[in-house]
Amino acid sequence: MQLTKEDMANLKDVMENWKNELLVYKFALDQMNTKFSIISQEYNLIHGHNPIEHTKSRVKSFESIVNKLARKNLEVTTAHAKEHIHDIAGVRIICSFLSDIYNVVDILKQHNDLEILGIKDYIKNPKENGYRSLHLLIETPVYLTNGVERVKVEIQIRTIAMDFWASLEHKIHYKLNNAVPELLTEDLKEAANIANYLDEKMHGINNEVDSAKKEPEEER
Ligand code: 0O2
Repeated sequence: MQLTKEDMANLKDVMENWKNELLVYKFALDQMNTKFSIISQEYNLIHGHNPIEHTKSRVKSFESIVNKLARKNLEVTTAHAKEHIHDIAGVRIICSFLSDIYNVVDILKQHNDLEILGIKDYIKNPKENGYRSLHLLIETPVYLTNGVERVKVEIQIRTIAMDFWASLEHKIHYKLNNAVPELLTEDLKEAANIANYLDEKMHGINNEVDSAKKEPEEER
């Protein structure tokens, strides 16, 4: 289903009605951002380093939701969006090291308020184009004036190098309207391999630093 500009204009009314419906996703993100800030600060206090370099969060734009529903051949309704679009609320966690990614996942698994609905590990199983990241789909309760609503949030956890690659790849697809020439696709795959090499190298160096720190002074 391809949406025209006219379709989008007609959907503006629908959008007005959606504003309140989408507010709950912002509340879910507020909660998740607080959660990640607490994890960051406390982990730093205990372990002396911060597993989270920085975070970004966003509620998916109305236009992107409509386009994603169209790609899935679904009629534009809030019910369809809530059921079929899993990343209306999205958080991106950027870590320095590969091990930090799995540490963050382990921490989240212990948070009983969250239900983990699914994990996609594109680090162990990168996508064909070279995309690497770990995606967690979780559900979090949001307490409202008149009850509680369970809200889905997609959490993407990646290293700085993975994020650098994904941002550029996303920009290239946007700029070239998804018609990426074969040569660029190959270049991007090569860049993904280099980013992976950098991640593994930095992970190794960090492990060596940790071991050196643990050795007693006289053995150094
Ligand atoms: P945007 O603009 O970032 O919001 P699903 O959400 O499960 O119905 P899908 O594609 O199976 O659809 O989910 P998946 O694989 O978990 O990917 C969802 C999001 O991951 C994408 O959202 C992107 O943010 C990111 N992503 C996945 N694959 C790639 C990739 O090859 N390159 C880049 N740069 N990002 C990727 P959206 O809605 O597609 O885009």
